[in-house]
Amino acid sequence: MSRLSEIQERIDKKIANVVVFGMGYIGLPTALFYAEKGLNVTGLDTNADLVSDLKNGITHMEEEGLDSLASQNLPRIRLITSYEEIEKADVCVLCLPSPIDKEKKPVLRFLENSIAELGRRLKKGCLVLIESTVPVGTTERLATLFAEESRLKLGNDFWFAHCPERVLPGKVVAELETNHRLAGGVTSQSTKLATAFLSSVFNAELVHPTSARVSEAAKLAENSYRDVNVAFANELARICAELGIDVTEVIQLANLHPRVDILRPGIGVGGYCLPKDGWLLVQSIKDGTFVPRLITAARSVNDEMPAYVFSRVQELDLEALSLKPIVGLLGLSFKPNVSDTRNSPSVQLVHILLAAGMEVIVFDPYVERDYGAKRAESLDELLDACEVVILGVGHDMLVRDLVEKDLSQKVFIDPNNSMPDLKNRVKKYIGLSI
Ligand code: SAJ
Repeated sequence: MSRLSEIQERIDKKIANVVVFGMGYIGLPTALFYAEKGLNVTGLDTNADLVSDLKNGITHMEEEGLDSLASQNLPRIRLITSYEEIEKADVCVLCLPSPIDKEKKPVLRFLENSIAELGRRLKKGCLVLIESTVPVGTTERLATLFAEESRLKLGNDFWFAHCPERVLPGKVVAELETNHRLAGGVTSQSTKLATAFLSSVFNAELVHPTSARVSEAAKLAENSYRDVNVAFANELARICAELGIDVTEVIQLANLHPRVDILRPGIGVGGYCLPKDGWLLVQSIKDGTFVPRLITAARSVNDEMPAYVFSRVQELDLEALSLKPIVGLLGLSFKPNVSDTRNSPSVQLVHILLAAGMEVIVFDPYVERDYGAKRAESLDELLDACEVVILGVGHDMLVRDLVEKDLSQKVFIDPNNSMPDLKNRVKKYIGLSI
């Protein structure tokens, strides 16, 4: 029996040995989901402390439904830290970081190092799925690297595909099962095998065969599209500020049009993905003749938002308003109801306020860190300490508690329009445009 037929049969019978590389935001839920579907799953992460915690049932991730998925399925997963133990792998799923560096260039060493290690150890061929978001053409280059290291032949002994994740941080577990999936093979046989594997655990109607380059581009297009559209809303807010009109009302009325759906302006765009994926898309044609402008301009518009919110604070003359010279910032994560602070615009605003010599006190029920500011232990402690309050992130639990507070003596800055009803209940309400 050929290795292709062997892997195909093992996938069909659900006895394939699946190794998930990277027990992080995507890898851990993915491994748990595969285990729940009855697959033989190994989870590999080179972070020994992380693996040890996972072996003790500690996930370090706050995602709805993850705890119960973990308590039922972590015991079913073989957790390892070394590549020595993966020689029996039939399917390798790489959920490794693909960040950008300070010059906005893609950092692919995590994937390259892992593929090189895999190539050195896997004497029998396998199906390799790259779930990371990567510049277009990366999966093909990783397949070539694997062939060089393993001396195996693509299409004969091993198969490669790009199968990106689209789960929304904060809804990972729910979306794992319901999101459409792409099976982007570097060869047609790779596409077929990847499609067969994904269809063995997901609803086959949600699995879409394509090429690796199209899959890589589609994933980058999703997030770049969203980033550009948020930038449009943010630029519209800056225009409305100049005009002295409420951008929220403008958007609300514009969106009445049947084919208009302007997104929400705010303090900026954070998270692990949107801040980097536009750069990865543009970097995909770095040697090309065409130089994209819109996507990179949108990145600049969104990156400027924390400084713009700061300028709204600066317009306040704390002395004239005889206000305490301390600013309270509520919410530090990158979006509501998550604890993730990666690329958080609210954290960027803390740094800007401190750099301007202002005294800052912060409170976020999801985030322990203080980022160099004074950290309040409670919402009340922050409200007692200051009269200028910025709601950087409108966590549901913060909004719910604030509604009950007497904010009549507060200057309330609400860049995300989280609490417009406070307009008549505070000393001064400052939105994003009015
Ligand atoms: N944001 C706005 N205004 C909006 C929408 C978002 O300011 O109208 C801000 C958020 O506050 C946040 C940032 O943008 O700071 C990103 O938020 P998000 O919810 O759009 O994105 P993520 O990073 O949590 O998840 C995105 C999702 N991609 C799309 O919605 C196209 C998710 O589906 C992806 O799986 C994820 O990126 C990823 O991992 O790629």
